[in-house]
Amino acid sequence: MSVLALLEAAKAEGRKLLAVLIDPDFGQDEALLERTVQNACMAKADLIFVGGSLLTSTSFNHCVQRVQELSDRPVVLFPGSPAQLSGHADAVLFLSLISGRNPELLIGHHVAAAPTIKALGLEAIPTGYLLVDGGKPTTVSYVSQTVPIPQDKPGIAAATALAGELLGLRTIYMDTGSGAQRTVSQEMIAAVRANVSLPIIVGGGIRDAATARALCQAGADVLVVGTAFEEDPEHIFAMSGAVHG
Ligand code: 1GP
Repeated sequence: MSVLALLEAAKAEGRKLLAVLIDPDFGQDEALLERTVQNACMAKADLIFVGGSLLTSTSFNHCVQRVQELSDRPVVLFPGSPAQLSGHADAVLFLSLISGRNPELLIGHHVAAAPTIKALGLEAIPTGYLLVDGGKPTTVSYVSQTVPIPQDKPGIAAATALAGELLGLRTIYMDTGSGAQRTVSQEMIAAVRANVSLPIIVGGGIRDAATARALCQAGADVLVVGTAFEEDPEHIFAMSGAVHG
C-alpha cells in the first residue's frame, strides 16, 4: 500500500496517525536515533518522518538508511531542500509552501528535485504546506523567507487549504515550525477541516498527550512530533496512546 493510500484509508476509517519526526542533525547521535526509532516501532507510531528546514550535517542519506534499517514503519521524507532526498525512504512529501509567495518553494525546488525523485523511484505525495504563526520566529519561517498565517485568521488558512485541494494537492500540512511556542489552534484546524476533504497533517510545538488529543478532535488526521521526542524518546508511548485513543 502506498503511503498516501495509508493516509487516505486511515482518514476514511477515522483512525488518527502519529508521525515521529527525526531531524537528521539530531540523528547524528546514533544511540538516541536507535532509541527513538525503536520506541516509535514499539509504541506503534504510524510513520517516521525524516527532514529539517536547515541541515548542518552532511550525512542525510546515512541517517535515512539507519532509520529504514531500524524501522518497520514507513519512512517518509519531509525535506527542507532538494538535497534532502534518499532512495532509502518509502515516500517523500512533495511540499508546496502555499501559505507563502516564495516562487522557489512553490515550483523552483520541485523542478530541481523531480528528476531525482523519479530516478530513486520514491513515492511523491503532493502536499500543501501552510506555515502558521507559532508565537516566535522559527527556523522554517526564517529559511523560507515567508510570512506565517496569523493564528487568529482561520479563514485565511481555510481558503489557502481549499486552493491547494482545488489545485490537486493530496494532503494539507499545517505547521507552526519545530520548537514553536504554540501549536496550530483547534479553531484553525476545524476551519480547514470544514473546507477540505484531504488528510490534514498538523505539527509544531506538540508536547503533551492532552494537546495531541484535542488537535485530533479538532480535525487533524496525522500529528507530527519532533522536539518533544528529541528531549525524551520515552514520550512516544504516551503520545501514541493519546493519538490512537
Ligand atoms: C516541525 O511539525 C514539525 O516541522 C514538528 O515540530 O519539533 O515542535 O514537534 P516539533
